[in-house]
Amino acid sequence: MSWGYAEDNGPAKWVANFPIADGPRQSPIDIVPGEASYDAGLKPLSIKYDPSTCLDILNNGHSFQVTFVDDNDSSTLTDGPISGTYRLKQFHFHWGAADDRGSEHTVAGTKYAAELHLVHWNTAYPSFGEAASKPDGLAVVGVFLQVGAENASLQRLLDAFDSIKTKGSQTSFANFDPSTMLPGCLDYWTYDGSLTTPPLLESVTWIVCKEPVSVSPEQVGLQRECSDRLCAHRLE
Ligand code: B30
Ligand code: ZN
Repeated sequence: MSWGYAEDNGPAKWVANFPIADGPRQSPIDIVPGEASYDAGLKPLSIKYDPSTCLDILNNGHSFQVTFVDDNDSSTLTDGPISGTYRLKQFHFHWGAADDRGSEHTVAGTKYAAELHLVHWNTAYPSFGEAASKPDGLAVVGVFLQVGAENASLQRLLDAFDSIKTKGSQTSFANFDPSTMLPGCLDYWTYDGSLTTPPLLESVTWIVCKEPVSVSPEQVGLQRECSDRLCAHRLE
């Protein structure tokens, strides 16, 4: 049986096939702002995304994912807590069965309706695959989505759902600028963690934006409907 989010194959069962699930730097975590220490040495994030590197959108069976050309430095993340250059590989979302849950990280116990993950790999390594197992191999920028006003930059994504109804299906998704999905303020919390799904590798520098972005009830509902039909990627 493959991993998922149901009772019999959900997070509590992952350790059977992925012993690292009990490791020292597993994600996600509850971020307690009062317990975070302020580091004056941390730089602001530098994000440079080129919309022409956006390639396609695919249903990978547990989420939908937008993939980017990553054979050059057109779309990169630098500075912030990382050193060197990290290239954008893909972004995807996690959402829940209702508006009051869905994010993977929580803030002092508060769950958001969804969470966007922008996944980057360290070009000190030859490829995403090689970087994914190194302690400084990946950097994921997390953005919380809270239910409120409609989010214009998400609409094109949601419109593409109709074309990726079955697991493994994909369609081209050109000229999308993921920086339009970021909050106005890029202040962040950071910690050393892991992939939040199997293989749960402890290779991620997490950069979680403090400021959430909004998503309308209809928009998050559509995302949920997609997961019900096709992917079953829900956090209870
Ligand atoms: S996350 O940002 O920590 N949620 C992967 C990347 C980012 C995160 C979690 C996992 C990852 O690369 N997983 C292995 C590759 N996957 C494809 C994928 O990108 O999503 C292969 C697979 O399982 O079949 Cu899922
Ligand atoms: Zn993720």
